[in-house]
Amino acid sequence: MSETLRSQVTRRDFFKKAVSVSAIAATAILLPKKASADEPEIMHHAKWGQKLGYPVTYNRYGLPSPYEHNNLRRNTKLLASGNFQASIAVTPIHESEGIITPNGLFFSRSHGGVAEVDPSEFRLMIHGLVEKEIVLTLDQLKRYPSVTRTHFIECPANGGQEWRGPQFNSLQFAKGFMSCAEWTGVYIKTILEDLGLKKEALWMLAEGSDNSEMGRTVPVDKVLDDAMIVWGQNGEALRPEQGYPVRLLLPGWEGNLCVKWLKRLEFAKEPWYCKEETSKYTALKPTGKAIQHFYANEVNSTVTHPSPEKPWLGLKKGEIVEIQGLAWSGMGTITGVDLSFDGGKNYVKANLKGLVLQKSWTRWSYIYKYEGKPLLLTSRAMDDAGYIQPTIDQETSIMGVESVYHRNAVETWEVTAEGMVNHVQIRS
Ligand SMILES: Nc1nc2c(c(=O)[nH]1)N[C@H]1C(S)=C(S)[C@@H](COP(=O)(O)O)O[C@H]1N2
Ligand SMILES: [Mo]
Repeated sequence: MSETLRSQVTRRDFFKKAVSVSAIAATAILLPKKASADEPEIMHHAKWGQKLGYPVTYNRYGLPSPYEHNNLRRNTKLLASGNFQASIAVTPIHESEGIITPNGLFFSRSHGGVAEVDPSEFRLMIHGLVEKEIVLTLDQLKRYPSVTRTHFIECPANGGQEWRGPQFNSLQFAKGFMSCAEWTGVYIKTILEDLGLKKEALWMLAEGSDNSEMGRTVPVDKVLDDAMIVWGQNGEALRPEQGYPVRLLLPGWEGNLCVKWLKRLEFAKEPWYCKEETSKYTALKPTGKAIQHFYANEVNSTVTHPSPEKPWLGLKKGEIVEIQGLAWSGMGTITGVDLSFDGGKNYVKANLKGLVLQKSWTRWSYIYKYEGKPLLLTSRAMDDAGYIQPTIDQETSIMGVESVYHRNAVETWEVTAEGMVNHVQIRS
């Protein structure tokens, strides 16, 4: 089966394919051997220790272990045109550790392919309703005082194929339209202190230099709050897929607004009503009317361990296992995550792990004694803006099922008695 076919389990053949997907996952997982004190690898030199390893200078840009060959971004045919030039490659969040996505695995959504920008030819123009209009080179831009912040970016279409129920028996395809990184750049408010923003300026247009010339308008309040122009991603220059050399970052707001390969910011009195804020990236309601100017990705969460890709194979009744997941909110900081074993009827409190940062992925965990019985794992996050994830019925009663964007109702993952994991929908 081809990679795309294997991964794209449509709802029609959901039950049929679930079996083969599981079989594939099973072959990829090594069951631990029974450990004993006379293990040859421990008592003697293991086979990889009997000769010198490869030179430390071998990989000038280091690569993951070849055994991690399955930890890859994957293309979805959805949204794809051209030869996957306009497409999306989704992050393997079932493999994620902590809250940072390595740069090579950061999800990548491009409407016109990945532009290859020569940084020496890069220019950024800032104009319109400012006292002083400027055109900056990359070096000039980087002379502004910088900040480093950890934030997720999520395409508002994350999970958006599933308004009518699960389409993918895969965590990566169902929820991988997002990633989280440590970004370095400059707050736009810092630049505006220098240029002077005119009082009449209420909106900012951001425009990309790629083939799609992505343009989106942003309310000035957000610009003056925490909007950034970023050039650093997890300790190195932004990757081409993320908009090298610079992109706009609007922490917590929909990924589409975070214009990559940025070339122009223009301030004005009115929004532009660009293609991507009229025909797309609006939320269609059952009344036939659509919500415009809908920007923040609301509080959301998912289970990441176990997953359809990494089930609980070989786990025995009575053994201890860590259930893990991610929670995030574009409106603030995660304050708690609840976990249900019966599809959302009863909940217990999960623990937040590691750093709990604003508008960032937050890792949560629950230590569980495996009963060897089927489970319906549902997670439900809440944030300090006072929101909690809705049930599917609460969300669809307001939004219907025709929308694409901003789906944040709770998700359920069925664990079978054998430890296999399936994506299911529990209505409540
Ligand atoms: N210039 C430009 N900016 C863009 C896009 C694009 O195609 N061109 N895609 C947008 C969309 S739809 C999303 S979800 C995010 C994805 O960011 P990423 O590719 O870094 O994950 O970038 C946004 N910025
Ligand atoms: Mo997107």
